[in-house]
Amino acid sequence: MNSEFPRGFKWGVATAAPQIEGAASAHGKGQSIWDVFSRKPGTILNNDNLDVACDHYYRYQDDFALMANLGVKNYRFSVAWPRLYPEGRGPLNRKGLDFYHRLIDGVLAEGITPWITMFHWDLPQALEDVGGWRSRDILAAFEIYAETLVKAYGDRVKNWITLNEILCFTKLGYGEGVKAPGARESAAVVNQTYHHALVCHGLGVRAVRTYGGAGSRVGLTDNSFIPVPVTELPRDIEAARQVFITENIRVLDPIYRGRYDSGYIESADAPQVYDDDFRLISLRTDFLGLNIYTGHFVRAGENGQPELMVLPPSYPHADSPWLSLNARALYWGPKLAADVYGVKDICITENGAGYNDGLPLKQEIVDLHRLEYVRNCLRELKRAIDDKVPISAYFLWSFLDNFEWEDGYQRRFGIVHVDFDTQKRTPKISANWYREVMRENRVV
Ligand code: GBH
Repeated sequence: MNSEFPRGFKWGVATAAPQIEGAASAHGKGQSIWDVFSRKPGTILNNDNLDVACDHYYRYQDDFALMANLGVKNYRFSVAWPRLYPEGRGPLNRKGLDFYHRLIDGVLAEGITPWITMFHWDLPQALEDVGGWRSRDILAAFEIYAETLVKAYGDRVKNWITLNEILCFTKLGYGEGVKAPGARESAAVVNQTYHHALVCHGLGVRAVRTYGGAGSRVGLTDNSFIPVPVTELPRDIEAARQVFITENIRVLDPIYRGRYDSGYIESADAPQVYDDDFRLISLRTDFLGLNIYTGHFVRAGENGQPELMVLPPSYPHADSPWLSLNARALYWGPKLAADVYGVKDICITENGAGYNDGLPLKQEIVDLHRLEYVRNCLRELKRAIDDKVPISAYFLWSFLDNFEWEDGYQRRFGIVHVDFDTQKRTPKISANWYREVMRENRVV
């Protein structure tokens, strides 16, 4: 296999504000739902919180120098809504706005292209107090926030991602209570949060189109469910395709076809939808962002019906128990998205592996498990590109070990190790390998 990626393929790393910045109440920042949620004893492993995290708020210049040293050319990060609007809406906090001016300039000064995620889960607590994603009022607040971002930073930032993983922050945050705000609402309420998020995505797209200027691009980042056919024979591939549709229809149909499927919209738990909602939700985007960590094996079972396979107990996974090692997801995710929805440009906005590799072994962090898994993922991604699947970018999650939500700081996804006592950064073996991948534009 020719391992050379297409010319101009965009390599990068990704992070999110609440996971790395710290400075949780600096310079007028308001509390986010994660600041509050993490204070409830027992919600986060080891009762970790976001107060300091990687202290990136104060160390961003050094971090960007290190990033440049690794040869990173694209950086995906998010803006903390409660830094700009401490109450979610109302007065703008100038110091919060200025922080990202400096941050963006710092990224650009190192020759790195910024990609901004508008919302990566840190909703201002003040908005949660008036209903959060349950309430349609969030639309007006998000619209102002998104427009502020594009107006302020759009001269230098051309790549925009509206929301990160709608299913996670709605279903897991409002339904299952495992993510902030830790609510357990009925299916109908969860569906409503989900619908509001989709409309906000549309408002984000409109903000970029209206204020973004020439060359601006915008898309959603989704964590689509990725079925992987057990054999790559037509029967199993067809089964995988059917599962892709059933599992992802609720996000991707609204975005690409401007509708909910009839079974859903006619059900008792259907969200309330207003006339113009789907016009916004289905505004044309420039790319689809996919966060892909794992896949789910599917085969054609009896009568050809798709059968989702249960993994045997000893099937290998990363230390994150949900992250079973299934590199072929990097082939089938983009492939099915392109085949089923005709997506013309796919960016892998996250891929990586979570391990508890805290301790340096002989001064070096020997994360060969991460290196080897990501390497396998990249080979599958390349196979998709060879099969004409339109993939233009790849972001490794994550640049630094960071606050891994309910798993706290123990679960590490970084290619750069962070000692959370001293804040010392040490590139792992995977970072040095990824540097060569980016430099050579091929899997090395
Ligand atoms: C991404 O989410 C996030 O965007 C990022 O912030 C995060 O740090 C990174 O990945 C690594 O986790 O119900 O037991 O099967 C990943 C999202 C992880 C969400 C697994 C759903 C399912 C757990 N997902 N999780 S389970």
